[in-house]
Parts: sequence; structure tokens; C-alpha cells
Amino acid sequence: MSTAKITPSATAISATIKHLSLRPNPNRTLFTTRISVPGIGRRPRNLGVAVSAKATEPLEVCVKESVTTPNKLGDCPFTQRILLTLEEKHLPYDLKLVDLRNKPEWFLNISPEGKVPLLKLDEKWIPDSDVITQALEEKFPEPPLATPPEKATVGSKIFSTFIGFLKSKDSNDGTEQALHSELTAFNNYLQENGPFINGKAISAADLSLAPKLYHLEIALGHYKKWSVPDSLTYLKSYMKTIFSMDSFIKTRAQPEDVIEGWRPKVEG
Ligand SMILES: N[C@@H](CCC(=O)N[C@@H](CS)C(=O)NCC(=O)O)C(=O)O
Repeated sequence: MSTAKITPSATAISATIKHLSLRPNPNRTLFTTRISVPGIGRRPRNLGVAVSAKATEPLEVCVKESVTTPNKLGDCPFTQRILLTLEEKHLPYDLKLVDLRNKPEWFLNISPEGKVPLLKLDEKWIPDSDVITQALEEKFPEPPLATPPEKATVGSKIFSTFIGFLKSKDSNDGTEQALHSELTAFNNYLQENGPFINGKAISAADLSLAPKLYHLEIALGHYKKWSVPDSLTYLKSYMKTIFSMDSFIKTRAQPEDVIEGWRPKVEG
């Protein structure tokens, strides 16, 4: 375990910060070159090879620490979304593991809400996965991951209906049906428009939804003995494809942490 260099006010407690350094796949190109061909009276034409701002120093990200295995990444679908974005943009990053059951003072000083993920960009800590995703897209536009606005909310009700069903104590209260309807609508969307939300290429909306589907699969399997119906073939194949990506495997939570993470919602 190494110590982390963070803001001067936190230097005194830096020795207590658990820190993991992760780098994207070294086989991928880190630096690319943008070639623009100015035409007469036309906007410069981008020939497709791009130079964007690239982080030379790893970006710092505060993440939940595992509750089952010390010094490991814990379960948080919002955090995995950010790590996937960093991976897909080939940006190096350092994880600062935070014990959310016993939040350290240095963390509460930089995160007034006490929530992860938190990412440091231009010397400022940014909270909230929506805001972080947008900030990363603006600062590091290559490769572009933004989902067109008209598709950005596809599948967005799946997570809340999953939680409704997970918490339900009455098998006839319609929560299972509500989740089934959302999953079916998403399956049908993929059949028409897939294999990803924005068609052929993975984009920000997939990187947000896939970690939530991963939680859904593990938590409902464990607490409800329920799984996504085999009849939803497009959804099944979507999950299989994304869950087996190197970037997903590298940033996913351990199943035991997912189970422990949802226990209070199920039992509470
Ligand atoms: N809207 C936030 C939600 C973040 C969030 O709820 N994070 C959880 C962990 S998954 C958290 O930090 N909870 C605080 C706690 O458990 O005390 C985002 O998108 O980043």
C-alpha cells in the first residue's frame, strides 16, 4: 500500500489513505494525433485520428472499499460507471478506497455529502457520476462516448424498478411485473436498435446501465432466486457482451460485496 499525495490540507492524514493504482490496457494507444484539413469556406475536416487532452498523471478517484476483502474495490454501480469511462477513454487513474461505514475526515472534507464516486479534475474534487461523466467527456473528448440526448434515457427506469422488486415483501404487489415490463421494453429496444443503446458502438448510457444490471443479476439471484428470463435474448446477450469486456471485469465489484451492499434494503 502506498500513500497518496492529495491536497495540502489532507497531507497530514495521507498515510491513512488506501490507494490502488490502475492503468488501462497497455496494448491500447494512449496518444493519437488529430489531422485537420481546412477546406475553402468550410469547417476543418477531422480525418478521424485525434489528439485530445490526455492525463499524464493518474486521475484520483474516491471509491467505496470492499466490506468483505480489505484493500479491494467495493460495490457501487455509480463508481463502476466512472471507472469504465476512464478505461474506455484510456486514462490512467488511482483509486482512493473509502470505508463508507466509517468515513474518514479527509473524505468528509472533500465530499460534503459523504458519497462516492468523487474524481479530482483540475485540482477540484467533483461529486456525482452524471457530473463526472460530463466533465470527462469535455476534458477528454477522444474517444467520444456521449450518447445522443434522445437515447440517453433508454433503460433508465430499470434500476428503480429493480430496487422496488428487491425490497418488496409481497409477491403480488406488482413490483416483479414492473421490472419485467422495463426489461422487456429494453430488450425490444435492443432488438430494433442494438446491439448497444446507441447502435454499433458502446456509449455513456451503456456504461451507466451495465453496472446496474450486474447488481440486479447478483442481488435478485441471491435474495429472490430470480433471474432475467431467457426469452429476453437481446438483453441477455447485451449483458453477456458487456460483462465479459476486459474493462468491465477489471472494474466490477465482487459478488459478495454486491450481496452485502443490498442487505440493508432487503432486510430494512
Ligand atoms: N447520484 C450519485 C449517487 C452516488 C451514491 O449514492 N453513492 C453511494 C455508494 S453506491 C454512496 O456513496 N453512499 C453513501 C453511503 O453509503 O454512506 C452519483 O450518481 O454519483
